[in-house]
Amino acid sequence: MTLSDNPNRQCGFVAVIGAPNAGKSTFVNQMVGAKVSIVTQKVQTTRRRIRGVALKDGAQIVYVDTPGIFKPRRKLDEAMVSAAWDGATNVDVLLLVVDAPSYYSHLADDRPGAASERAASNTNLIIDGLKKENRKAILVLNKIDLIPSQHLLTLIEHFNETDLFDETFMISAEKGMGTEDLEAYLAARMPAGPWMYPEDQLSDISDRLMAAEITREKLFLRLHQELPYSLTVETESWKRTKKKELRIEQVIYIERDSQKALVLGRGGHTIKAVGQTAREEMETLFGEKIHLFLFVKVRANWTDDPARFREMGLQPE
Ligand SMILES: Nc1nc2c(ncn2[C@@H]2O[C@H](COP(=O)(O)OP(=O)(O)O)[C@@H](O)[C@H]2O)c(=O)[nH]1
Ligand SMILES: [Mg+2]
Repeated sequence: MTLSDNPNRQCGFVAVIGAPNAGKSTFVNQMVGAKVSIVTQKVQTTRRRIRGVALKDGAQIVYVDTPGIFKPRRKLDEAMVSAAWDGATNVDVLLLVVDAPSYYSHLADDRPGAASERAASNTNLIIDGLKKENRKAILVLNKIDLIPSQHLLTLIEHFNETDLFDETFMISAEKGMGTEDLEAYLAARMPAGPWMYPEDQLSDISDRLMAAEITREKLFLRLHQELPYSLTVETESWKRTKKKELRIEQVIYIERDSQKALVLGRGGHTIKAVGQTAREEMETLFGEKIHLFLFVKVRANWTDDPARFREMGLQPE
């Protein structure tokens, strides 16, 4: 009998869906105990499905982080949203993560901000989608570090009326509050069966892709309001130098020449800072010295070109 045939083992999938910015990726990283999915304060940071693997009480829990679900406007939006819904199929548990403070301000505030309104309407869009498919889910009210508990009660009452949720958990994914109870609950719900991934594997994305995601995160964090929506990063070369050190070349794709100045920054300041922080994070992640080279190239109209989505992992399997 091999290790993975151990009859006491359990393994299953937990899909994590929600509006953009609800904290899905933060949650998955918290559960895995390592950063497998990039996180920023911007909506639409996660563009593809990413699996994060965690072990709890003999159960291997495979979390499926998904792009946010929202009302799509462009083809890239549509591809991301359908990747999110695809991620929610064939799983053992479906978690709906809700940004509790912003949903509360939509419910109760006289003048909720535009971002809260958008987040709440996207959450409602998902609830309608689940109802249509007759699916049950677990409600995860997130960011409870930012909301008084009596507001949480209002939210729970509101969501209970949907009749959609088997269970409700209140957590702060960022602070790790309430996550242990949820983890224990999920572990208990995983079906008996062999583990799908080796014990030390934390995610299903390759090092090359992870390296590209790290650089994209640093760009997202750096380019505030002026961030080109279409910006993408690809790892084009991954080689060893003569001294056996890792040399990574990446291309930052933008859609218009005019965006180049933005990404480079004055005197190349922005791209230099991005390169440095990205390199440092890669060195920690991969545990070795890295030489990182970033290039900026224009690739026109790719956000409307479905052929490109495959490269981003956005093609249905
Ligand atoms: N205060 C607080 N912020 C959070 C929490 N969880 C996520 N965030 C923040 O919310 C933003 C969106 O998080 P992210 O995980 O990228 O959301 P996603 O789009 O649903 O994957 C980031 O700025 C996070 O730092 C939380 O529990 N508390
Ligand atoms: Mg995300």
